[in-house]
Amino acid sequence: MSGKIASPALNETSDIGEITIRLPITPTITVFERSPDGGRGLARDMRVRWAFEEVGQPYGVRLVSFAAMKEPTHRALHPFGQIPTYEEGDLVLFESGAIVFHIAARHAGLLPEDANARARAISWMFAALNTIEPPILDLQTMRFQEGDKTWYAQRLPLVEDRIRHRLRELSDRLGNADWLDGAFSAGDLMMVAVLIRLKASGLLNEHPNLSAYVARGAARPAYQRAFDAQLALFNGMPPPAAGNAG
Ligand code: GTB
Repeated sequence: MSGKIASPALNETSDIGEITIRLPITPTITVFERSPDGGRGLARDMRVRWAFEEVGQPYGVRLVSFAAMKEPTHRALHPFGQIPTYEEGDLVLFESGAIVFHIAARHAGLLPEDANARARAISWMFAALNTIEPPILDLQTMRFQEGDKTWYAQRLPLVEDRIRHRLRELSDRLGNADWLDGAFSAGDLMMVAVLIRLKASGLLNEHPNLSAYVARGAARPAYQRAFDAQLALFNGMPPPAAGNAG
């Protein structure tokens, strides 16, 4: 948002008459009015909140119901009628990956300065979203929507094995390192946000280094602030004073 203000001082001394100043914009994201995850931080606004907290950018939230998400007003922001969305002045974004990338690209702290390291961190973001998340999503979709199907019990081990396959590969690559490629980056943020959805399945426990990796990410103060803010919302409480959520 930019604002125009009259400047008497300038009016007196020049023809300019007015100056344009940039007012700080607080981005606003949309989140579930009442998250079906019961405040466990599993919905995709959590990764966006976490990114905001990592870079110290205050943000606001707007709550949307499932019905409102499918209305034209929300679809103008998100063509698929989902959360999260991101609004900042004239800019509207959807897709949590694009939003986290936008935040990481505009603030210091989530992407390395070095061009090659930066490109590798972005590769890890894509890996989290395009290689690791799809089979995890498949498992969750099965659990939520296909539990009553006759083929459920037969298909479940296939879906779990696809996840196991990727976890093995990721575990091999991570080895004993704290983070995927040097310092913590948006790649780790996205990977942890994706893997954490597996917690209840027990699959992560098959790889102690991955369990520790996820725990390390979730122990970051920025993650904790983001988690507390979404939990407070779920519980109908005001966001914690120290958090950025508005
Ligand atoms: N690719 C998009 C992105 O990354 O932003 C996917 C967005 C998406 O799936 N949004 C979900 C949504 O709006 C919320 S996060 N769903 C409503 C709809 O499609 O009508 C997915 C989610 C939902 C619930 C849980 N849970 O209960 O544990 C976890 C994750």
